[in-house]
Amino acid sequence: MAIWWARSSSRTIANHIRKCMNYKGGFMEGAVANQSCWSLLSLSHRGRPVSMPSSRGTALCSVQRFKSTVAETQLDLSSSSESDEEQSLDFPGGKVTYTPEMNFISESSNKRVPCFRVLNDDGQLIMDSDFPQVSKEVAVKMYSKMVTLQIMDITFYEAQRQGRISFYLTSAGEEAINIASAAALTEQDIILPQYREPGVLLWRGFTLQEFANQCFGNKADYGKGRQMPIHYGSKQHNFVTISSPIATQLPQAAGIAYSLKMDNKKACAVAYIGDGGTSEGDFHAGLNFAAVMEAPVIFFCRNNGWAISTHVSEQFRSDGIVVKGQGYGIRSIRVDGNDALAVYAAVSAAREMAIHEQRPILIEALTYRVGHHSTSDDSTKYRELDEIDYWKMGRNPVHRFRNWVQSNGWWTEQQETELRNSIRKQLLQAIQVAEKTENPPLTELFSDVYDHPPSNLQEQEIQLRQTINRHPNDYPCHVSV
Ligand SMILES: Cc1ncc(C[n+]2csc(CCOP(=O)(O)OP(=O)(O)O)c2C)c(N)n1
Ligand SMILES: [Mg+2]
Repeated sequence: MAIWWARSSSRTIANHIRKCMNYKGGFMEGAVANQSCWSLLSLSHRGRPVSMPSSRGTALCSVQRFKSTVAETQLDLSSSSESDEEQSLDFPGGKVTYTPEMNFISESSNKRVPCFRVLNDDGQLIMDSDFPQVSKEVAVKMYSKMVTLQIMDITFYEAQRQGRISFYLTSAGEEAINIASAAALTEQDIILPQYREPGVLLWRGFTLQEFANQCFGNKADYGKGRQMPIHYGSKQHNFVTISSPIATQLPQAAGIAYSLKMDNKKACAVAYIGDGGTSEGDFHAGLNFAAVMEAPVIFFCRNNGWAISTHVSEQFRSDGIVVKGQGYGIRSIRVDGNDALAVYAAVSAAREMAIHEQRPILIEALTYRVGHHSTSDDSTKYRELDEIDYWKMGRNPVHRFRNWVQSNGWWTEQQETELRNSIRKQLLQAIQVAEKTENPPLTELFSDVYDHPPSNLQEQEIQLRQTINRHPNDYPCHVSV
């Protein structure tokens, strides 16, 4: 879990609460700079004060929150005529017209929501495409990072097969989503990944050595070897540490985004999630919170067709994920996740709206998980090889982007060969160094959660040491006890 984030973020929120508390008769006077955008509403229940622990014990006070800019008006019938007005119900949240017709809203529309793209399958620009200019420098960096991600996946996957690391999970087929979404953001935007987005971290400058250290769980790993491989995190790069329980990052993203809003930051939170993750309760809690709190967060759903062996047709009956946004009052778009320019354009626009209009945005990117779910899976047991080949060859996001970059005269065959050779060498070197680096000492297994480990943890540590001493051959000799 992202301990560093939880600590610094809760401190920010606590500071805000403290700033706003003026301890006079329960309700607090706003003591923040932009007081006009605060209302005296509690976070837990409108208009009612909530109990907050304070240094003087539990005090009755109110927590202020930003006033909604749209909630009271969004359902109003702005264009309704006098007679319509008479036929409407003045309901909390806005007026609702009456109708004598008993119409059930259809479970689906006749047409599926179209998918925004800029490049065709051959990497040629589609006429009248709506996309921001991408400079040669950015385009070449994007392509180079996509290739780096590909080679990193191949190399670590091989290392797992050789028994050098315990687990791995590739992003094959989703390189454009990884790199193009990262390119459209700034370093100040806080990333809350699911797990198939290491390219975002790569884009931000996490080195191949840092990736290798985490996968090998050595002393240089920021998580001190306590997480499975691929659970990266970086405070420096505003990348919240990956946690295995799916979708937990979504309500956290709503909270982080709200914190950015309170701090008046020109940044947003970006939470990635898979199609399978949208079935978790946290997905719905996260979206609803973000909508109601008008939090600047982008929910980026990678719909790659599969959640391990569960096909999307068994996951939901809606037209994918994009339509779920409206149910929560969130602006949404469906984009071709294998088109780097379309992803870049959609995320750039989403970021702009999220920050300047202070609202959440939902993006559904259609793509395909070309690899197995992870090294613990064999996807040929539940899907056709033809299907995999179609996406791997016919709809490959890296080939497609390369065609566009090359058609601009920005990339040559020679650059391609040099880049691939150089990345391969760097990776082999990083793996060798990571493998030779000492593992974290055993004490680290029990550190960093509590200031003073509770008695049950202390007992566990003693028991573990005794067990290792009794069975030294069953434990790695290079871990210092
Ligand atoms: C709360 C929770 N339930 C189940 C799992 C087991 N699990 C790990 S990955 C996964 C599939 C997720 O699929 P999806 O969200 O589509 O992401 P993808 O792997 O396709 O990128 C499941 C069910 C988990 N880690 N956490
Ligand atoms: Mg999936």
